Amino acid sequence: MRAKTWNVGVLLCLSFAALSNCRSRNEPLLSSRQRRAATDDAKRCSYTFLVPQQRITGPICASATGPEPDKDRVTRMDISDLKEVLSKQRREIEMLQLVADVDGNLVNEMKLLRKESRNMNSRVTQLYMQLLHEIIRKRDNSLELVQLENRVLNVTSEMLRLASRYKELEMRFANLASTVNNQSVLIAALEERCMRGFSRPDLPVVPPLVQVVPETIPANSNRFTNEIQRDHGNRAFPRGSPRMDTPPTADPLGVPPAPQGTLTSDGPFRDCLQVRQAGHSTSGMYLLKAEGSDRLIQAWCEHGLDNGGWTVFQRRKDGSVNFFRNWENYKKGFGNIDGEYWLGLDNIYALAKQADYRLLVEVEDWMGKKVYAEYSSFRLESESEGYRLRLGTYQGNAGDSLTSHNGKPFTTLDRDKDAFTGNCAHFHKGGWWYNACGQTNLNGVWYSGGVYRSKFQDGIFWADYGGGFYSLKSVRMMIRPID
Ligand SMILES: [Ca+2]
Repeated sequence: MRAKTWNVGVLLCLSFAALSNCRSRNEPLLSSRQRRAATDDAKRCSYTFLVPQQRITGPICASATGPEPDKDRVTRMDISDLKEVLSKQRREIEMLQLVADVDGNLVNEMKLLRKESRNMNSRVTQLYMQLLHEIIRKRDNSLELVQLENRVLNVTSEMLRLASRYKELEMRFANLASTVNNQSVLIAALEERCMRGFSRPDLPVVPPLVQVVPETIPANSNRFTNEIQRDHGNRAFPRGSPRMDTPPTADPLGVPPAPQGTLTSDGPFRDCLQVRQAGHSTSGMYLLKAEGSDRLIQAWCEHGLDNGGWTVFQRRKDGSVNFFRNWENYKKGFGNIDGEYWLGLDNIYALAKQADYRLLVEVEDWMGKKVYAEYSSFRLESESEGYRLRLGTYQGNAGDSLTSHNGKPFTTLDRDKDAFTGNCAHFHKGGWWYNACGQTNLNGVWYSGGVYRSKFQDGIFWADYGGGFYSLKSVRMMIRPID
């Protein structure tokens, strides 16, 4: 339809152009009909117009009197009609063009809309897929959560079952340990009776064993061991054989060589409380000198316990030092200040007589639990009195195992001052303020693991905490002036 319209338009334009040319050339003819016939030009200006649906209502030649009307002659009316038709058609064409333009724009818009719609569709599809994926994932997660919850429940019930089983085992172990303790006592009694039955006076008399069996033995003491403490050379020494090592405090001042950089340059102080009051708050080795004594003493000051100021005179912690020693060793002191050591009876005596001191005994079992026994006063008598122990009243949570040793002189293998017929230091393998022989010895053999098997109660024991056959992991004895 549009193509046809254009064809008609082009044809009309061409015709109009030709007509214009003709008119411009034939203008003189139209103004003077007399000269028209005489000129040859008139003959040349003869055209045929093909105009669709052209309505010719009247004759083209108006004059009937003039020369014979020429059928091919064009009148002004024709031209004006033609012009009118042309302009009308032009308007129509313009209208059609406008419509066509509008249609084109609409088509473009439609195309854009279709494209957009396709995009939207694909986006919606994509979102839908994402949503599906998310839903599936959430369902999986919730399933997983339920599974985890079930597992947690299972593990918890298993844990509870194990805990009750553990408690049961612990009780059984405590019973067994008590039985072992009692049997050891019984065996010792039977042995003694047996020896008496043979009536051989050359056999040594065994001291009575501690009968105290505490209600609760520290747990985790599930190893029976006869591991003997190590000495400096890492050599185990046969049980019962005395060791007479040269003490490390053999120099005239009684000061063993100190490790480099561990001792403050200040001092000497009268005791560790004075060290603390001088502003030293770090536990470690310090140089002391008791009043009225010209002997310098190295000692460990404990400042991390009960406001500090404690002078440690005995410490066991790893079995690195042999405590089965003679009188002279116990008098002067031995061991390593930053490890296991004995400060020396002379030094303890000199320090403790400066003022009123109290004693703190710290005891640690193999579970790492620490308990304490504190005595309201502490001092030693002089060497001529056998460094007799003088204690005040007990308080604490370790049980009072030391009061039975109160007022007793110190006994070593080579100086027997105990109340027993034999030598308690021989059976308990360390110097101590023995009675006959007593409820505690913190200078015995360091056994690892807790409960130990031995013919004698020769471990580091505190009868009210663990019994006579429970060797403690670590112990400390320390003094501080009474506030
Ligand atoms: Ca004796």
